[in-house]
Amino acid sequence: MEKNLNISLVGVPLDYGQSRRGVDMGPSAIRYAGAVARLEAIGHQVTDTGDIAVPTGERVGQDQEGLKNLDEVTNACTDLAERVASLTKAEEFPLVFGGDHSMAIGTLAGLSEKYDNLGVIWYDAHADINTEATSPSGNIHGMPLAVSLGMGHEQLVNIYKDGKKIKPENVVIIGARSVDPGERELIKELGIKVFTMHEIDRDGMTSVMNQAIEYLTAKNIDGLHLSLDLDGLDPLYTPGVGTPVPGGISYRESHLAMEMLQDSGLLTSAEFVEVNPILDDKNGTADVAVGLIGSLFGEKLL
Ligand code: B3U
Ligand code: MN
Ligand code: MN
Repeated sequence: MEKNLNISLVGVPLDYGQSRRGVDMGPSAIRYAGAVARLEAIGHQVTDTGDIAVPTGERVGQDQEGLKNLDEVTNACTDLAERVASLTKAEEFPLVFGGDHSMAIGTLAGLSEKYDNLGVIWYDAHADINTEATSPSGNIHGMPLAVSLGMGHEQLVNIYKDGKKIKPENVVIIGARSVDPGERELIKELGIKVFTMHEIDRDGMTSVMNQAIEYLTAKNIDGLHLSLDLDGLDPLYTPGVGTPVPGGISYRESHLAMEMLQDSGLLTSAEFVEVNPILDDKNGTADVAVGLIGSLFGEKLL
């Protein structure tokens, strides 16, 4: 990755993909924690393109066919896809702040306009590969990977353009420790590469990231997207998330992972999601997000 990228920020104040209010304030919290200044200090050009319009106020969303707030999530993801597609067309580096993880359906749909063989790193406690048939909750933030792979409700699968947006062999999940039975089956069926906490504990983050980068490089990817859910980290460091899962990736391991991604030179877009200021402690989770953004975009300790 170059040192002077043209980075365009997009905020997605979306909380319809899950059941706890507050994650819609994530983009503001990450901005308030100093994201723009941090990136500019590294030498990047940053344009904040503002937030996608998401209806606010008391929740009006309707459940449909086992999916919560299907139309609201569809609308936000459609708008986000269009924004992301226009940014890549303008040779801008899209950096998206969430918002709940259902928004990744929109990010990946937009990226599919430019990239035919996109690599995806999914940094998360969860696999987010449920469909409405396997989901224990009906929350769409547990489904974006399945939807982007072409599985699930057709209204979601056909957002922005019809069908799947990414390939299963180009996806690497890192940090998984809460995987539902239906997700486990789909992961095996599709042969998706997963580094659970077991591999991180056993081999260390250096080895895991080297393996992930080698694996994706061998797929001849034409771009690399990082989808980072702050609940991938241990809730000790990022308590401000809707579904914390103990036993997660450490602060140091996460910085190392970001630095290794920077060193790979492969990254072409990123999103940081699930920051929920209502559940947070003094905006600490947004502070961690901004620290990780620093490492990802080339901040050096010395
Ligand atoms: N797998 C569960 C829980 C979950 C997924 N993503 C988050 N939580 N953040 C589900 O509801 O799909
Ligand atoms: Mn997630
Ligand atoms: Mn998660």
